[in-house]
Amino acid sequence: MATTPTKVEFKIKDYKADIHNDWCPGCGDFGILTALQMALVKLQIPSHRVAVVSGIGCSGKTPHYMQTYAFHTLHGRVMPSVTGLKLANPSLTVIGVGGDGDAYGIGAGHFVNGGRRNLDITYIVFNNDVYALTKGQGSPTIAQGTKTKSMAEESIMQALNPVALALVCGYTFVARGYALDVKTLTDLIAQGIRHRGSTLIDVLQTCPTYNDLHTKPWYEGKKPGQNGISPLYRLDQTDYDPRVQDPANRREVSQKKTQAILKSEEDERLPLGIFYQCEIPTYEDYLERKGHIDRAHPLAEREDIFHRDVTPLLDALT
Ligand SMILES: Cc1ncc(C[n+]2csc(CCOP(=O)(O)OP(=O)(O)O)c2C)c(N)n1
Ligand code: SF4
Ligand SMILES: [Mg+2]
Repeated sequence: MATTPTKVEFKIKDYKADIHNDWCPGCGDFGILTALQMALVKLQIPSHRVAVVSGIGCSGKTPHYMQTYAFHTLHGRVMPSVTGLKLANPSLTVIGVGGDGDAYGIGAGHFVNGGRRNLDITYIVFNNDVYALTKGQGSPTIAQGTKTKSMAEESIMQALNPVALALVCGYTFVARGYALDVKTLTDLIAQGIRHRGSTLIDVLQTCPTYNDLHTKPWYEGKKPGQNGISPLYRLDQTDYDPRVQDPANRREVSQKKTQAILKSEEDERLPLGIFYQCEIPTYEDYLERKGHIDRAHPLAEREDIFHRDVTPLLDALT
């Protein structure tokens, strides 16, 4: 008698690696890790169809804690690795993760050109204003005139605005999340993964060890002078509309980018959610049209890649 196959349902445990986590207690990274795993549950993507790539930093340890394909690359090199992976196997869900220093400091050039390509990837940046792994020096996102307990002096440089940077680079889904609101962040990451094109989600992340300015009580509005009012609010609870209806309409695209930049410049209160979204062809689409990639026979599955004799190439180098 034929039996009806039972539907496989992926649970959060299917995305969790059985490995000791050495982030500090209370670190916001835990919230982002859980939200990423929950987003994969929400989308029901099998773990063997996901690859997570990180740079160097506390945030760089994220792929170790994921039960997916994973690659811990060099400092600032998330984008080149993500690009190679996606082009070798376009049907994989490819997710880049890393710190604000990694993405907007040492990796800034790659971040810029990653946006220009509009690969169908998701990049989640753990933004804690500091180079946490190397003991808390100010990162490119630390506000001018501010100083955390780990910095010797106030920063005299202007802070970089990740949302504005991503917009001018060409990312087609640009959002900001908050690490300690796991439910909302889960939804945001799921929407980012679903988006067909390059997604940047800059996540405000608490680092209780080195950043005593942007703490959990500060984000909750519980510090003296905040009168219990959180600086955070959600764009999807306002009449803000981030979506471009007609990508061919340059005027609409400019108008939507301009409103997103203006929103991202608000500093009295911090908007969370999607700032900008536009569906246009991806880098893979263009390469496919040119015949350079074949989604049905991706490079990663070609037999000759695994059984290629590279001896002549090595001999040529000696
Ligand atoms: C080429 C290179 N330069 C410098 C370092 C030292 N280094 C390791 S992590 C790091 C900064 C990490 O900060 P961030 O990217 O914000 O990640 P976080 O630790 O805050 O998560 C630096 C400068 C390195 N590993 N490689
Ligand atoms: S140093 Fe900061 S970012 Fe790193 S694990 Fe500890 S709390 Fe998290
Ligand atoms: Mg950092």
